Amino acid sequence: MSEKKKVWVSRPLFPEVLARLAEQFEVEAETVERRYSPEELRARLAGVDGAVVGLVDRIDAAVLEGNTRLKVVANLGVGHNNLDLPALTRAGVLASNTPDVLNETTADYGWALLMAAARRVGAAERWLRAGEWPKQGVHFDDWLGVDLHGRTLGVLGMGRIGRAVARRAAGFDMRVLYHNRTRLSDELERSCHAAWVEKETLLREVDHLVLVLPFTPANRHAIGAAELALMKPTAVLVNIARGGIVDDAALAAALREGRLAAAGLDVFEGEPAVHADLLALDNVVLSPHIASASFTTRRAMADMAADNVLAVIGAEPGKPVSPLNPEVLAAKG
Ligand code: 8YV
Repeated sequence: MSEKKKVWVSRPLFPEVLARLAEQFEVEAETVERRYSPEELRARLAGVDGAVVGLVDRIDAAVLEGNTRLKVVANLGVGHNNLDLPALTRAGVLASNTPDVLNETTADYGWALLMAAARRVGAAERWLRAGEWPKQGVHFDDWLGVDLHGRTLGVLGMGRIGRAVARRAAGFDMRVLYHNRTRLSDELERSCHAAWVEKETLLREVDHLVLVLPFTPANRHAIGAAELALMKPTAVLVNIARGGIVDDAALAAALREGRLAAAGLDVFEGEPAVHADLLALDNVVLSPHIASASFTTRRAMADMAADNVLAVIGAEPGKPVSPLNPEVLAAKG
């Protein structure tokens, strides 16, 4: 009997999903969440046929060098800036991500951050827990936030998650403006009641801005000091995209100096570290990269990663559900 193929799972995952993999593979699943050095990644990947990895695992040419065994790397996320796709393709490794299953959950969370930041939920809770309410009372003109309803929402990056964010705005009677490199079709624009504008117009006109663009080198600091200077001082900024898209130091300065009302941030430059200037501010709601973290969605993401691994190296190979470099399969014929 031939030996079972091996799969490495770089982070703790749902036992049911690991069990699905274990039906066909010898699974080596890590039980603690940690970061691996390039050398460790290289060593772990050297002995396996497939891997399920997280966004903190950077899979590049150096990590893949000399690896002739690995056939599939399934990323636990839709964003895949941790994967060097040309290097994976050159190494003949199929890479996959988890699109679509997280669109609605991530959009929900964007709104959670927007509402929490606009209405000062985090600061108010900290104040209450600190026992200040009985001491100070709440005055009629305390804790005033900014409204969402009836205002203009901006979405920067109008992919599938951006459109899900935009569609929700109808419930708040908001006008929606968006900017994206390519304009949506008329039909898609209608379906999310959104109008395309230049980036500068977006920044100047919107009352609240949600960032949902993918991280690419060109998008680094897409929101920096110059962009923040165009925004209304009453505006709220939400980043559910990627750290590095916002210049966190410039954002902290704008928030501190009252040039922006508030921010809701799920992602950070250099996470898990968070810029000390942001941590020092009360008008920002911070969370540890959890926008897709609902029971249903995280499970669906894990299942999708497992499906991709099974499709490439399983007993009955088929078409991966969400390949990022399908040319690898074509090359094999
Ligand atoms: C992460 C994400 O996968 O899908 C993405 O690109 O950023 C998230 O869904 C998740 O937070 C696990 O790190």
